[in-house]
Amino acid sequence: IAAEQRLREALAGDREQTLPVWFQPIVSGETGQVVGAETLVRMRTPEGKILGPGAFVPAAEETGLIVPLGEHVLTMALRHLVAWRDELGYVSVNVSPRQLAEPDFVPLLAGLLARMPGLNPARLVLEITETALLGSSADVQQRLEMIKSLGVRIALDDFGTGYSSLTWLQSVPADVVKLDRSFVAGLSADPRKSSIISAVLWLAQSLGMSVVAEGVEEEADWHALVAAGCPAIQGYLFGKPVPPAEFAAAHLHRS
Ligand code: G
Ligand code: G
Ligand code: MN
Ligand code: NA
Repeated sequence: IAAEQRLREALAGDREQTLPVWFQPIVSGETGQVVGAETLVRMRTPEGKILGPGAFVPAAEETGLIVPLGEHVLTMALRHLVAWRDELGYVSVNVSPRQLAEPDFVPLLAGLLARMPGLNPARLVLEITETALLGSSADVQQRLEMIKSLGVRIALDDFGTGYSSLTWLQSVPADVVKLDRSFVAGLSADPRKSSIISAVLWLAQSLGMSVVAEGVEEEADWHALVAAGCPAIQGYLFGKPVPPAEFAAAHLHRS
């Protein structure tokens, strides 16, 4: 209830202030150059404290407030993508199971894109987790196809941690696999992890999907990923999530 009340107040306020979106760089494995960014929402309390999604996204899901929250995050992500033009390849946005289950989700997405003519929809990537597909799978499946037909790309987030990852690969029309950081952190010193990563890279490539390895904090892991042929990498080694102005200053080349 406390979390719900706080979220209601944040949504009723100036959302750019109360619910800022931060960005974390995603870099090319080989060159380390920034190719995209993951959008990560935060909450700024009336006292000025910054809260992570763990403090309010679960409440948003339970109450249905994830719908206006998700719309806000998508809007902000696209606005920044447009402002950054060709300095940033793409933004990814996390989409929760509840959002995807909402009948209005696809029309909302289509509406947002229609308001940004000239924006290549492939520059938006929606990150979905395996749990999104439990339950109403036929509906969700159809919705994902509709999202794809808008030209928006789909990423499988936290890949490998669910119990039906192969089913997921088989049934979801995804473009990108985000390899969970539990397989990535410390891989250079762990032959089992590097075997798993090599196998997932091969599998993804065979299916025509790209891969982002998450949670890279060590140089040695980065080098091991490059040696394994991992196309893209995300992690504190290259940058933590930061506010948009800071992201642009640190990671984008103004021309
Ligand atoms: O930024 P941080 O590492 O604290 O994110 C924690 C979790 O919150 C991650 O699993 C991420 O996917 C989720 N998350 C971050 N931003 C959003 C958002 O805008 N919508 C949803 N549904 N989840 C988000
Ligand atoms: O579940 P999802 O993949 O959306 O989670 C994204 C979260 O992972 C963000 O909250 C981000 O802060 C966190 N994260 C990103 N890179 C790293 C990293 O290198 N190490 C750790 N521990 N967390 C990371
Ligand atoms: Mn994510
Ligand atoms: Na993830």
